[in-house]
This record gives sequence, C-alpha cells and structure tokens, in this order.
Amino acid sequence: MKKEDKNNKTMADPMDCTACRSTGQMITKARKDGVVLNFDRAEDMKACPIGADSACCKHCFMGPCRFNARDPYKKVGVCGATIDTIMARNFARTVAGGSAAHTDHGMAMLELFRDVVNGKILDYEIKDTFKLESVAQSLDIETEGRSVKEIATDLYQELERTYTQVDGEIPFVKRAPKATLETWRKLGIVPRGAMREVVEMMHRTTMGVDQHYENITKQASRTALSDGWGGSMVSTEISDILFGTPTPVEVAVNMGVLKENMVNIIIHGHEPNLFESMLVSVGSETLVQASKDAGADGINLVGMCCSGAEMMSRHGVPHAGNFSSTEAIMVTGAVDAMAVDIQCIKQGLASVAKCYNTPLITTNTRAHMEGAVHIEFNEHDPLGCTDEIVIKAISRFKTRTHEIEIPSEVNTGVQGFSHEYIQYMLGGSFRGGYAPLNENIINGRIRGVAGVVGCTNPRTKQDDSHVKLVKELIKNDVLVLLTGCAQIALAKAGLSSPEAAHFAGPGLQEVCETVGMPPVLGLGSCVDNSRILIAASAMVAQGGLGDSIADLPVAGAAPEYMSEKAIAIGQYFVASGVYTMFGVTFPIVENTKFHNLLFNGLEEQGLGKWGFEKDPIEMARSMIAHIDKKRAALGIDKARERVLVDMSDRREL
Ligand code: NFS
Ligand code: SF4
Repeated sequence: MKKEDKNNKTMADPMDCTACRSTGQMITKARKDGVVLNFDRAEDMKACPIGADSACCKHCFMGPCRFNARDPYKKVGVCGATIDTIMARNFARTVAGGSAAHTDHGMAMLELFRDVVNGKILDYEIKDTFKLESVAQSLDIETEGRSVKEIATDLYQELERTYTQVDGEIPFVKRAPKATLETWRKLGIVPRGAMREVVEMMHRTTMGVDQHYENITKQASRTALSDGWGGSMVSTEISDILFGTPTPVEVAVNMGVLKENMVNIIIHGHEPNLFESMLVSVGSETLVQASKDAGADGINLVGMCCSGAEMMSRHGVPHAGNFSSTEAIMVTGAVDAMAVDIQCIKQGLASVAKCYNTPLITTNTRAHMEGAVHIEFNEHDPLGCTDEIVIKAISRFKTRTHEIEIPSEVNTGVQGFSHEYIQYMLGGSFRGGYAPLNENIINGRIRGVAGVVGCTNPRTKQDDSHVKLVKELIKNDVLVLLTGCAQIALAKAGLSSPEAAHFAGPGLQEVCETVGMPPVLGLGSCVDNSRILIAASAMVAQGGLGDSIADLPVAGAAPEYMSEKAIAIGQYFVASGVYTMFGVTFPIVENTKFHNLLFNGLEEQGLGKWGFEKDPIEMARSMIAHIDKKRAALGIDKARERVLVDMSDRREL
C-alpha cells in the first residue's frame, strides 16, 4: 500500500517497510514530524540496475565501462576486460572491503590486549583466564605452570601473525578440520596474513593485473578466510578473554527498553571497549546522582546493532534494535545521547539526531561524521570520553523539549550462547562436548544446523525474511544459530525464549525441552560468526558426520544483508564448505561463467557454494534440501522418518 505525502511523493505503508511494530510506529511518527528515515530514502533512491548486476567497472579512467546484463558477452571494456573479469573483480573488492573491516576491528582488539598485558593500559584487565588458557592450548602454547602474563604474551605474539605475517599460514587455521585444511592447501587458499591478503586482493583487481575470474575468486576465498579464521576469530577470542566469555542470560530487547523517566543512552557500533567503559561510567555514583539532580530516576544504557549484541550476550545489557531501527529510535524523542564508534553507522543519523536535539557522538579516530560531535575514545583514559557522553546526555534530559513516544514492545529471551557454553549445555559438565548434538543429528531428531546471520536492509521488509526463514527451518527440525542483526530480529519476534520450542518440529522440540534451550541460539555479533566456524569444526572432530565442514548437514543464510562485510562472511563460509544463501539482491549477471563458478563450481572444488533466493520459504526449502543431500551422503537419511511438509501439503493445510 502506498500513500501520497504532501509533496505528492508516494510513501510506502510503514508496515510494508518493517515487520517490527515499534519501528513501524516510529516511521509513522517521523512522517508526522516531517523527519526522513532510511526507509523513505530507499524509496527515493532507485537502485542503479547496472550496478545491481555488477555489470560495470570503474577501476580505471579509460572507463567507466558498462555492460548490458541481457547480453553480457556482446561487449568488453576499453581494456578488453570481459563481464566475468569485471564481476569477479567487483566481488573480490567487496570481499576485501568487508574483510578489512573485520580485520581492522580485530587488530584494534589485539592491540588493546597487548597493552593490557604489558601494563600500559590499566582500565581493562584479563577477565577470563580459563579462556586465555584454552585459546593458548589450541595454538600449542604451553600453559602448564606458567603465569597469566607469560601465556598472554606468547598468545599476543602468536596472534599478531594473523595480521602481519607475509608468508606461511595464519595460526587459527589449525582449528579447522584436517580435511578442510587439506582442501585449502591443495587449492592454494590458506591465508598468510590478513593484511597481505587484502593488499594483494586490491592489487590483483586493479586495471590490467589478474584477468581470470577463477584466479581472482581464489584470492577472494583466501582473503575471506583471513577474515573468518583470522580477523574475526581473533576479535571474538580476544574480546572473550578481556571481557568474559558469554553464558546464557535473559535480556530485554526492542524499543520498549527505553525509559521515559531516565536518561537514555544508546551505544551503537562494533568494538566492545567503548561499551565496556560506558558501563563503568553509568555505574558511577557521581553521574547517577547528577542524573537524579536533573530530575531523572537514573541512567538507562542500552545497545543497538553489533556492539549491542556483544554487550547483551556478555552482560545482559538491554538491546533496542537492529540496523534499520537506529534512526527510527531517535524519533521516540527519548534518546538523550547516541554514541557510535565504527561500522554500520548511517550518516543519516546526523540529521535525525538534529531534529530531536539528541547529541550524536562519534568516538573513534577512524570514524568522524559531519554534524556529529566528536569525543575521542582513548583506551588510556576511556572514562574521560564515556563520562563526558553521560554528562551530555544528562544535560539533554534536562532540556528535553520534544514530545516523548516510546513504543511499548519489550521481548525477553535468552542470549549469549558461546561455543563453550553450547558444549557445556549439551554435554553437561562431565561429558561436555558435541556428542549429544551429533547423536541427535545422526538419529534424526535434529535434521541439521543452520546459521542465519547478517543485517537488515531497507530495500526489503525489516525482519520479515529473518523470521519467516527461521520459523520454517525450526519447524523442519533444523537447529538455528544466529548472530548480528538477524539475532535481534528473532529476539523481537519472541523466538529466543525456551517457551518458543513449540515452534519447532517434534524432534528439535524434544531436544530443546530436554536441554531447556530455545530453538534458536544467539551467538553474538557479526565477528562472532567465527563461533559458528568453531562449532562446525567441533562437530566434525566429534565424529560420525564426515571429515570436513563440507560434509556436515549444515547451511547458512543472510536473507536481509546490506553490508560488504556480509559478502566477506558469505565467502568465508562458502570457502569453509558451507552452502550459503543470500536474499535481497546478488551482485551478479546470471548465466555467466562467474555466476556458474560461485553457484556450482566452488562446490565441485570441495568447497561450499552460493545460493540466492528472495523468498524466505523457498530459501528454507533449498537449505533443507541441501541438508538432506548431506544426510544422504553420510548415510544417515534413513534415520529420519519425518518428512518435509511440502508445498502441496501446505496448500491442503
Ligand atoms: Ni553485521 Fe554489525 Fe548489523 Fe549487518 Fe551491520 S550491525 S557487523 S553488518 S547491519 S549484521
Ligand atoms: Fe573499463 Fe577496463 Fe578500465 Fe574497467 S579497467 S574501467 S573495464 S577500461
């Protein structure tokens, strides 16, 4: 349904923009207030059809060159580049961009770790020595009879190679199943060091260098693996060591976590250190008193997007919403400050913040924004920044002039399933391990495992595909692991509570009820997708489900993605052996050689493959069909007498 606004522009019905009721309520209010949000901008900005197909190149200034997707082989670029070269180069640069983001984030965490270990930074400490030891042991670092400082120093030196090494293999590929690692070695795609891979990827895709789509894609896999098994994995592991490994915690999610009578502060971004220090600041007696002196009942700290997902998992901090809601939430008028660091921070936030007199504060030296206030966050004096943010928020509370309208929705569920906890939860403390999961997969109670991850995107109805896809998967006894904005979508839909087990098929439901877990397990932020890789490796190591990740009855999806980082994640899952499906759009011309490589050829090389499907139910069916194919190859298909409810059954129902 479309309506016309006063300028005769058509506006989509808010409930066609989002499945999230509170966001829909704020879209309506924004229009009344004359405030433009991401949803309206998406209507206003038609996607360029040539770019959407990745059928153009601007890598040099003899171009830009563009192609007709209906007849892609009719032309070549001025340099002679074919459509396959051009699409592969564009894709590879997207992978490099996404990998660079995770890698730079991971490097920042590792740098922080180094300075905590050598005593230069005093505001943080190693919180999880158990995890420190287990990560060190996984890299063959001696832990017996050694001090925390000695182990941590060695671990730092070892992990630094993830980024800076120019030759050899990054440390964490040791954690991959042997057969998976052997496939990578055979194909020549074991990453050397993340910086080297990203730089080489950028070099190879500049004009006149690598002009074979297969060779470009190989380097794209190597670059992506340096993210998944490198940049991202180091980020997760170091963040756990410094701030604690998540264990299940009950958390409130949705815009209703804002409190009218409190000073509301939102942290949105990706690096957990800003948020960790913010927790300290909002706990300060002086600042709490200052908020009360201003007439508030106290300070209310909530998260959004991925840093929110990490803090929710580690500390149970309430989460106000995912990517598409970050502008909409300011329309409540109740946000007294929003502080951001890096990644997924829309520049549109600045103008919305201005409309509601909300201080928007950038904190990271790498990410300033016109129209925002910059208060630099420095790990040597973190509270200097975070205290000042609280003070700004209190003074905004004191001078609130806007009408406040906070949507009432609050959903509680359980979050914080780290790989370590899943292992403990399934096996109990004595027989901790993946044996019960594997047994339940082999006996057919659980059909397989799916990772559903990634963003929301205003070009598709917010949360809608996430929820439909996941409901269909669990109904068919597929256990779902979630991260990032996908995790928040499902939390808002009420699927994260153990009571949601009734949405699952009979087999999965039985397992959930026995263990007392929800049918979907939230693992944290996007860098925490590395936890899924580790879980998959643990399933292989446990035995009975093949030798490599490619043998497992698993699949992955990002049905509402928007970020380059999602493509990097998709490519590292594919290179790790997983069938990975994306929705919304895919930057490729179909029926080309490059298309065939991504969607078939990589699987023939022993890796996983890409899939694309806009309809979430169809997406679920493809994932389930793939899981069943893997079950058949493992010879465990007979164990499952329950069949998939197919389309004709559905119609009868
Ligand atoms: Ni992932 Fe996090 Fe969300 Fe997408 Fe952005 S917040 S790193 S990229 S939008 S899931
Ligand atoms: Fe055109 Fe080739 Fe230059 Fe790309 S690299 S813009 S295809 S001439």
